[in-house]
Amino acid sequence: MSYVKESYELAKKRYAEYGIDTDKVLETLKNIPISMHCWQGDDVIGFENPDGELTGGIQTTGNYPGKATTPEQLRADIEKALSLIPGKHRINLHAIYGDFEGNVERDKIEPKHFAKWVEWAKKNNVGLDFNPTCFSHPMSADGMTISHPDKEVRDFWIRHCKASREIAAYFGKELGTPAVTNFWFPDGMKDITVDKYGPRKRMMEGLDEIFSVEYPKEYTLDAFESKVFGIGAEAYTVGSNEFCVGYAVSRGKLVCLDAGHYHPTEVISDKLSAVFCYADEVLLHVSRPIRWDSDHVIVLDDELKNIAAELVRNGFVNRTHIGLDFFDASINRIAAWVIGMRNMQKALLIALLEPTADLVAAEQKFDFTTRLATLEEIKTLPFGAVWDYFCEINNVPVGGEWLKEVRKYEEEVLLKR
Ligand code: RNT
Ligand code: ZN
Repeated sequence: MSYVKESYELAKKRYAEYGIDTDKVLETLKNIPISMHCWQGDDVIGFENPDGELTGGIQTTGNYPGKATTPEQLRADIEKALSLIPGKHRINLHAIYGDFEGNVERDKIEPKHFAKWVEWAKKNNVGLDFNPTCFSHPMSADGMTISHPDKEVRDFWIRHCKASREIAAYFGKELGTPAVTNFWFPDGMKDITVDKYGPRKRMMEGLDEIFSVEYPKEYTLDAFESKVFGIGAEAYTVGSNEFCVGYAVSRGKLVCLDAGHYHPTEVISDKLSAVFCYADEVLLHVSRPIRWDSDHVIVLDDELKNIAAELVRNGFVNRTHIGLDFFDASINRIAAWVIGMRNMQKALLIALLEPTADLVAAEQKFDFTTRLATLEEIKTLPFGAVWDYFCEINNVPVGGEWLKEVRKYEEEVLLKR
């Protein structure tokens, strides 16, 4: 489309008035990887057990046809999605997504079960991240895993987490980029909990046991994800915000902030500048909660723009591992990925196009009039023209054209499954 370039040239002049070099911005944006979560592709079921049921207080709703039920299908779907997203990215795997070929217990998973993913990642030039799966399993049926009062249960999950770190380290070693291993435990209680300290102490001890094995930072990094409540664990969550931030900071690990894991008026964009005072690196689970931790596909809303703005304004981009976490089973799952990934990039682009230094200068002079006037004026600058050009030069469809590709794939592949 010839007018994409033309529109870009005009937009470029407009941004230059604010001292922004759009060519440089596009180069920066191209090099910000986003970790795309594999679990949007199959409603968080995995390949351990074809009749697997999602538990742990999280839920997918919807029954859109064509979900991936084998690792081959999932990899093909991910490839399709990646072909419609500009830039070079990462894939975030959960432990239930191995090529198991038979029954493999969670505490017996090994790097060999993920060798095909590594081979695939090399071929597709993507990094891999990882997560132990501490839910959807008979050993998590009581709603407790490594905080369970029974040592046998705790030890099982400790073994699973250790095995998961070994797999993550294998990813990092093979692919030359550290795999972030994210630890999220659904542990909690439905109703008024009398002993809240005991489970937290047990979780802390379990984690220390897991981390008694050390891996080089070039291979794997560990992150902790807190939560305020889950379905069936409304009253008490062992891995609360204070627990996880405290654990991560005291052990030199990463803090994971999931956009859906706080009280309804709390936003993670406001937390970044606080957490970065104490943590070296952060993992994000960018998600969209509607009334609860509903994990809707992320849209280009104010909070998404605010998250990106905080990362860019404060120079946090290089210390942040941006991952997505949503699972909508009511729409085409590949479209869900593409919409979410492209939106994350659009939000970053808007942030990169901001004349931050001028805004900060006004703010430091307490000139709030200039600050507000500028913030409002830049909202209507032609960022869309810059985005379209970014897609074009990175050889992915411009505008809504990508949906045609998804529809074609749906007809030829998904609906035949
Ligand atoms: C659950 C957490 C967690 C999961 C994934 C599947 O509330 O957000 O990150 O969504 O591990
Ligand atoms: Zn999450």
